[in-house]
Amino acid sequence: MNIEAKITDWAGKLYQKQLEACTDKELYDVLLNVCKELIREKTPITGRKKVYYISAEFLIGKLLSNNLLNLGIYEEVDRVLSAKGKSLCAIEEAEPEPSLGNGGLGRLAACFLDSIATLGLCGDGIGLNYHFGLFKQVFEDKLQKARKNEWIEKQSWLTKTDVTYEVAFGNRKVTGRMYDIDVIGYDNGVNKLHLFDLETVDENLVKEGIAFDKDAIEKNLTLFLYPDDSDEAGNLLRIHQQYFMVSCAAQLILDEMKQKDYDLHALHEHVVIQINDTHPTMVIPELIRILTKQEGFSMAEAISVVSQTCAYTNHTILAEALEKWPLHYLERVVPQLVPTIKELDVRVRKQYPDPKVQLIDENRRVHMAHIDIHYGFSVNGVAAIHTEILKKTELNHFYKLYPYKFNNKTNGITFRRWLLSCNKELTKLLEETIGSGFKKDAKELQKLLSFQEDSRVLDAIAKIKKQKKEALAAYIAKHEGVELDPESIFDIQIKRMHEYKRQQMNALYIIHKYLEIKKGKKPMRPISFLFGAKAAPAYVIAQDIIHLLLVLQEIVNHDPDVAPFIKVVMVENYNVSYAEKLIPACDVSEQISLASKEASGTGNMKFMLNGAVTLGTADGANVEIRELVGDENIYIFGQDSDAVIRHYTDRDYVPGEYYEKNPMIKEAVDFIVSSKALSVGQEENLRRLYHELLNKDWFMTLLDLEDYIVTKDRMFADFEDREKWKKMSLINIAKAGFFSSDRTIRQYNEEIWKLS
Ligand code: 26V
Repeated sequence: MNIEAKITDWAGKLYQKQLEACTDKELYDVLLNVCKELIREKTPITGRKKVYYISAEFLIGKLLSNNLLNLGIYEEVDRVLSAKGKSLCAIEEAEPEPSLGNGGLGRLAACFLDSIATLGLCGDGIGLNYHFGLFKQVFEDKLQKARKNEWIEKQSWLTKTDVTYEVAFGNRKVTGRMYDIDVIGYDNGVNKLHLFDLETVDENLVKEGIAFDKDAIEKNLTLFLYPDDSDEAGNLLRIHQQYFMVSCAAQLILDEMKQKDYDLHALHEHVVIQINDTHPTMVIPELIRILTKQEGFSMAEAISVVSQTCAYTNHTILAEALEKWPLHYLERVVPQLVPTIKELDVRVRKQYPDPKVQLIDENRRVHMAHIDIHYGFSVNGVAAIHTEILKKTELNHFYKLYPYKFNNKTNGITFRRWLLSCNKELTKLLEETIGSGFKKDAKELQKLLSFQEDSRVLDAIAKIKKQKKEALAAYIAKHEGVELDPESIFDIQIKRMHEYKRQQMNALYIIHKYLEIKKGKKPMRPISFLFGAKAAPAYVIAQDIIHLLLVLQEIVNHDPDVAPFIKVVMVENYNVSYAEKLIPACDVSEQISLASKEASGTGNMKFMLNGAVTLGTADGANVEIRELVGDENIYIFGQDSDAVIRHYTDRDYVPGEYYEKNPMIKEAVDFIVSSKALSVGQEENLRRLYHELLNKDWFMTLLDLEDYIVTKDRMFADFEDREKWKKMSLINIAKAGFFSSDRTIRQYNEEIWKLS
């Protein structure tokens, strides 16, 4: 049956309608079923060794468009629907977006699954089926409020399986059921994303906003991703979630070994488990527990096999994100696992007396990363500079013990979603200019370099950027009620809201510009400052920064002296779908974290691939972007990671000194609590933020502010040299090939997984 017949057939089966009569939502359901049927006809990827990528987050985004693309039928479906007067773009809008992740870590996991399947490697994801995922963000009184994000509908990409496992929390037992989402390789076979769900989950537990009874584990375990962990009940729930995930994972992995008749003693020859940050760490003691208690292994045998099977990826050096669970929490939630953890700790103590490398510290806290490092065979960072920092400082004690375990795998992004799908216009131009080889081999993007003097190609890229800006402006006018001028510079910062990412520094620049315009100094061209970010509900200062941005949005956009020159918009509920609209429309990519703190960043890669120029610090993958494009095609400012690390060691950073010394800084910071700001915003939030900046500023905003302002002004001036800018844009696209997640996954496979 051809595609048109299949679509018509499913419209009849589901809705007894002709295509023309179907709504966009109905057509989405129809296409979902067509995809699922085609996927069933595809071959599952198999192999003698398999990677299991276990992660608390898989930020997969909407799937329709990507699945059509990877199945190779996007264009045909588009043609069929257009002929019936339907728009595939409008149908895509009808798909609910699952929010099974916070940010970079979860999105990376999704990109990796795409690349694993595309390279034909045998590998599945394992995670949790959160019914409401990460909260949906709404703004009320210029403050973030959290609502539940319902995404599971009757017709869904999830397929219920008959695989179930019992999971014990001490004497209390719950049942986990596996749901699968197909992961389709681009022009290749199919892997799975296994999402485990609690059989007894109860959505009705959720009352106001995202509030729910945190103690009712039998009902709440898979309702939300990262529920607020500011209190004890929230922490205990997180431990329940993590153990539930890894217990199901361990049972599935061992079952698959047995189904294939492999000897469990050869686990490491057939299985590699990639532990994505520390959230799945308990899989190590859990496997050891099962092998010793149920499979007749000696402790030494179990440890040896499991240690050769597990590999750990570190995604952050922020102390608060390195999990340390109080032992008494583990004793309450998973008492059966504690003897194994203690045994692992005893073995470490015997071998290594250094207190810094113990699993259980003097305060009886279990350092999850330490379990991964001692009892795994690989430890990787996610960008060159990050891995070096791990080796030299954060994990130096471990590096000295196990230098051979440490390795770098610079992150990457799937070009299927972040170019082919979200920027079809640019994809088409690239195909016409350099052929379509780059779709399979991203390095071929370099061929574009020979067109850097070709005004036809340069103009064509600029024209596409303009179209994308117009499309975004229309979307923002509709959804945020803010009018943006597509002739203005689109300066975009989108990422989790966190002090180390320094959205507050960007806000201070905007204040500085606002004050300059008020004094009569106008920018050469209007500038639109765009933000998108969610803040963790318990992270007070992050909420305050959101508030400040919304206050600035109101002040700036409604001031007739200023609005013609600058506009501010903080988009509501920033998510993957929004990113797909924002990124192709960006001129200036803001990557301004305090050097040393952003492990890699992946947004920076998506932006460059779509022709934006980076304004950033020498942090994370920005460093590698700079090496690739050269200093002339990127704007790097601020103190480098060595200087920052020295400031922390010497404790010599005093924000007040920068404030007192530089009137430009003082003026901008003072504006936060000016009568103007207070007349629009909430005094409590603004004063708290002001105080934080002036008296603490842990992430050193004021340290880099002056250089940021100077560099950003220079960058905006360069934008006026249109020929220069267009060339920079082209070079950024041409050099982005290195950041394909296909390259990253090839390296994981060659150096860690060794699947084939
Ligand atoms: C941290 C927090 C802290 C506040 C409460 C909510 C919450 C949830 C998750 C996390 C861990 C986030 C870890 C993470 O996303 N790391 C990012 O990983 C990316 C992929 O490697 C990397 O590009 C980013 O630099 C890194 O921040």
